[in-house]
Amino acid sequence: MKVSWRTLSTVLLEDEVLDKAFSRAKKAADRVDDSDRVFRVRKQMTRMVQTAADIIATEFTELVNAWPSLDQSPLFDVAMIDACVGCDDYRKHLATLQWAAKQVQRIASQNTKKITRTGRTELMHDGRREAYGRISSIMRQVGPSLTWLSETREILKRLPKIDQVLPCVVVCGAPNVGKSAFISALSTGNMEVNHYPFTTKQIHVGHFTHRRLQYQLVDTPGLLDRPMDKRNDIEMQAIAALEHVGSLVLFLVDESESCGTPFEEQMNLLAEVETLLPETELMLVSSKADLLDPLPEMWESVREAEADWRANGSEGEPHLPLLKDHKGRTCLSATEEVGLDAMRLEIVRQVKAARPNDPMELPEGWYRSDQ
Ligand SMILES: Nc1nc2c(ncn2[C@@H]2O[C@H](COP(=O)(O)OP(=O)(O)OP(=O)(O)O)[C@@H](O)[C@H]2O)c(=O)[nH]1
Ligand SMILES: [Mg+2]
Repeated sequence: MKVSWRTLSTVLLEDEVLDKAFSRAKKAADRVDDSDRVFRVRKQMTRMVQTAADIIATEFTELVNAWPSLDQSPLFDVAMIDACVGCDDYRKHLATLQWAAKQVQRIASQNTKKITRTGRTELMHDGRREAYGRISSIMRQVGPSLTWLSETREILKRLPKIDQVLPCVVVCGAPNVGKSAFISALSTGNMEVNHYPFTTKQIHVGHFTHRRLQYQLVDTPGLLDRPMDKRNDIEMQAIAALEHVGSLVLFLVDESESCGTPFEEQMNLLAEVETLLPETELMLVSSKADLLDPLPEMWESVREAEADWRANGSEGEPHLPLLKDHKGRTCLSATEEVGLDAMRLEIVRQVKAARPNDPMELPEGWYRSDQ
């Protein structure tokens, strides 16, 4: 099941649901035509009660069905929901709406009985009025759930969209090391910009395609960029959730320290990230290679090899030389675009190695019919 949090419809609040239900009910009553006064009132009152209940029950049932069931959601989504809004609350508020849908239908059936059993029109009006009162009281009880779901929708809508089936590279490192610039430089097409609810920073989700397989690159600002002892539970859960999506973790370090975090502190952070995501392959990459003085020895040769590869249509999977700094660390420059193509190919290789039985992988020479 593939759910997009972005396509969930607006959640109507308590008053809005009531307005909708009662105004539709009124219209339904207006359409009643019967020359016999008693018959006419009886039909009008039963229609009002039944229409109001139907509108509310449908509204709630459709909402409950449209919202993903946690049991069937990918682990990453569940972890994010838990981190952002709480799984228990999520279940509780949806269950409240389910309960309310049943209650209003029960009220409708009880009060339409009252209305049809009497021959006195004032008692029919009473039966309708009583039903409206009871429905309004149910609505008051679900009011907080509707508000909660409406706010939750806003939060979940802004979460980064990650396709569970496709490889995903989690990019982390201290603030300002160049994560967003790296993702942007490596991506083709538009980059999505999202937010995790617990950071004001922008999260970039980029993509590139290699041999028909799309690779996702996800930013983690505010998550894996400072010591973990300063984290709250929610952030820790969000970090744990990354283990479910990442095929590979790229840890960026800024040796120039122009990011503002001393190199040693960046390395301490790296050690922490390694213990937090023990299952995921990790690659250390040094950013902003253009700021190194002197430039890496291979700077020119890598730049030329990459230019040649691009000039030849970026075909195949050659071992373009990775740019190395003076300490032998893999490095690149996002702004000068040196070491990027080599890095892209290295990512492809590492992801392949990490996913030995890749379901998206087809034998050599085969093509997917959907592309
Ligand atoms: N010289 C140089 N500057 C770079 C490079 N990559 C990024 N920068 C600069 O470093 C600064 C931070 O880059 P960002 O990409 O925003 O870093 P970030 O890691 O996403 O930062 P946060 O999201 O705030 O954690 C910006 O001023 C970039 O222009 C690079 O390859 N070379
Ligand atoms: Mg950033």
